[in-house]
Amino acid sequence: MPKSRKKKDQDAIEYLEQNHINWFPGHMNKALKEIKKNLKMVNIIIEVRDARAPMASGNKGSYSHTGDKPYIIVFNKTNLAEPETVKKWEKWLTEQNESFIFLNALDKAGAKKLVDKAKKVLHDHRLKSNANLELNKNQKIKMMILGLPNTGKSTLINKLANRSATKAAATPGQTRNQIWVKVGQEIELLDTPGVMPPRIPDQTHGLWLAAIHAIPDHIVSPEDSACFLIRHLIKKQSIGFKEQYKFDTSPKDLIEALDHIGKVRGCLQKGGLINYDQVYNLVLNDFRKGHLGPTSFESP
Ligand SMILES: Nc1nc2c(ncn2[C@@H]2O[C@H](COP(=O)(O)OP(=O)(O)OP(=O)(O)O)[C@@H](O)[C@H]2O)c(=O)[nH]1
Ligand SMILES: [Mg+2]
Repeated sequence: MPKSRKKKDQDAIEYLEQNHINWFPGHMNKALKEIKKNLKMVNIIIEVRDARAPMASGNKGSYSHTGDKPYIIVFNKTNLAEPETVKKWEKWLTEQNESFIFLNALDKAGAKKLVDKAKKVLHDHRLKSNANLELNKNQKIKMMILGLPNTGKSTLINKLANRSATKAAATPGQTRNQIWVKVGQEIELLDTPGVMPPRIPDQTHGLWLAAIHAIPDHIVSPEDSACFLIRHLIKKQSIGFKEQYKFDTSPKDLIEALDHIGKVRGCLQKGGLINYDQVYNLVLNDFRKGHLGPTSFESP
């Protein structure tokens, strides 16, 4: 057994503690400064997170300077999360008095729900601050869209604008500069580069974020993220995982799963040996495309 696989068969988290996961390149620091500078130009903040990891994909700490601006948390990619876990989060967040919405930015109707929510939150905010409601009735909705990389900020903006106004793609760190996008006469959206927390305190969260691809594969290797993910799917007895790779019975451990996937999907090298690097990339790609069924990493 190769040394690295032996290591994976120990506790992956313990191993990663020594190789702390962090990703805060210069462009994120610059993005944070620009976010701060442009705050006065918007009247509502939208923080986009990933519904599969509602807390770990948050970054409220970095946005604390938003003060008392109306603030909505969008939990995106709900189509990739476990429906029953989403329900639990909805209940819990409601109890916390949080302004939030779960949606799927690839779905127009879902994206539009955000506009209604923003109107309501703005209205409530004006009521609370005793603002002149008549004067504010025709005020534009200027939203600043923030969040971790790859959570779907640009996709959500494009869906609302009904055009490809800002570049969206499946790799984290696509958006490098802020860009204003107009939606009709009433709404203006400010797309911002994805920003990670300067430090990820919990390494398990780092691995979740790597699996959902908020952190790129050159920071957490595909081997580390894939092995962690497979362990998670085995523990959850994921039906989607079993079906995708044609397991007759649930694999009992990581090694059995890796060998089986390698054989079934033809990830082989010379001499018929399994090419594990191919297996890691295959599983990560399948997961990120939603081919392994709905998966949640955390519950309230
Ligand atoms: N399944 C699914 N995929 C989504 C959803 N929203 C966005 N995506 C995909 O997620 C990937 C990242 O989307 P982007 O909109 O570029 O993400 P971003 O937050 O702007 O990323 P950065 O600019 O890197 O910060 C793209 O491949 C999108 O197609 C969603 O609700 N469901
Ligand atoms: Mg973007």
